Amino acid sequence: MNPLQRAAPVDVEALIARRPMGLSLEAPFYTDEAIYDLDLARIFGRHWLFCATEAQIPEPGDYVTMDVGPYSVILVRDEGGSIRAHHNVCRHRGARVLWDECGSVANIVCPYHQWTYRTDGTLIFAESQPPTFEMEAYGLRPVSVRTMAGLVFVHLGERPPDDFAEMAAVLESYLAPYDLRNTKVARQEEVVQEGNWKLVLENNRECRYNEASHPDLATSYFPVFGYSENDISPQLRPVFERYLVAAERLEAARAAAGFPRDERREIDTRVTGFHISHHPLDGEGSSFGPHAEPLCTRLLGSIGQPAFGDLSLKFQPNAWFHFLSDHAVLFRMLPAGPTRSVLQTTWLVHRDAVEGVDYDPEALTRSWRITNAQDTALIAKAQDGVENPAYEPGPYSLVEDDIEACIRWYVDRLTATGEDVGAAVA
Ligand code: 3BY
Ligand code: FES
Repeated sequence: MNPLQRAAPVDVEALIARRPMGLSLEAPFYTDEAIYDLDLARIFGRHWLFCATEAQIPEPGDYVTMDVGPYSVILVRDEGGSIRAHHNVCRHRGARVLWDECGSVANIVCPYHQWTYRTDGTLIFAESQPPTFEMEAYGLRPVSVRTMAGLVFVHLGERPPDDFAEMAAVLESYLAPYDLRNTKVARQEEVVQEGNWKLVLENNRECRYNEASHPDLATSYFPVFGYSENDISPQLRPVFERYLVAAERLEAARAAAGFPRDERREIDTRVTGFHISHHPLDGEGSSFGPHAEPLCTRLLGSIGQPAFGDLSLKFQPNAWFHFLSDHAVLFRMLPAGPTRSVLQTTWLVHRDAVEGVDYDPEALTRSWRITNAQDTALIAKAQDGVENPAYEPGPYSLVEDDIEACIRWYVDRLTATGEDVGAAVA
């Protein structure tokens, strides 16, 4: 980081107040420790965060851990089959309890002095405590948890925003046909991004699957993706016509399947912001194969035909998803420091799909593994640039309006007060 920036403490309120619409943020938003702490408290501490899918913890005792800055959460299926979330902090003397990213346990045992908790969080063993010791007062601290169509979200604070159910009611009808509860993890990868979490988010919210940046993924998308009719040059006109035909065909398939039709773009109009849209794919129109061909022969849920485009869901502040007829790709992004983030990518296929028969994991994951590596390099370049003292905020383009919406949401939520605030633990 630029030492000059570290020397002078930033005036966060002033930076927020003078943020002009349509420009990227000033450098301290991407570099400064104090703003990072504020982001943890007010964004990650006050909003629903995507954590995992139910398919990752199918059996009682299965768990995943998720680190969010200094927080760590255990997401576990309890003995009764319910999904629970606990703070990963022992109630004895505070040691972190579970260290692996995922696993399976009969009980949750602290490695320090073996305090033992049931998967539902209740304490069942604490050595050498006096007879007056109240076991029931020392269960693992609970974390709020909600599920939506097999996707699991947690909230680190005391007062989660109450619009989750409303969002779930909208999104369940889009997601239900994919039957995510009946999927399994085909592959998962974690990539460290050397960039502030907002640069990772901005990079994702570019709606153009740009051929220069992402040639491998771009073959699945129409090169006019994200353009409106007015942006279409005469050279692009034939492609645009082809896109319109594919869009109409997808529309008909959706209608026949009783699928909801409308795009819902509620990124900056809700506390729990989201954007769901369904796009036709180029080539065979099915999936992320080199010609948009299917990558798994076993289709998801009740999706009856391979050519069913890309149902794209973007979720504030930390996730985005692509649902195809044959698999789903889930992205979970978490901050790990002012200039570092961790992106986890999970590929889901039908629970009964057989590796090596119905899908080849290398082929299934190829385009997004490559795209993630390209994004990692782009994000590191962006971080490098915003740390240069010569950096000044620059204008978003006409096709970058999703980024502006996203950043507007961020600035609004940073300053939010009142009932919907969703107060954090810290
Ligand atoms: O997932 C996305 O929507 C974006 C576009 C290209 C790469 N990426 C992170
Ligand atoms: Fe966990 Fe002592 S800190 S048992």
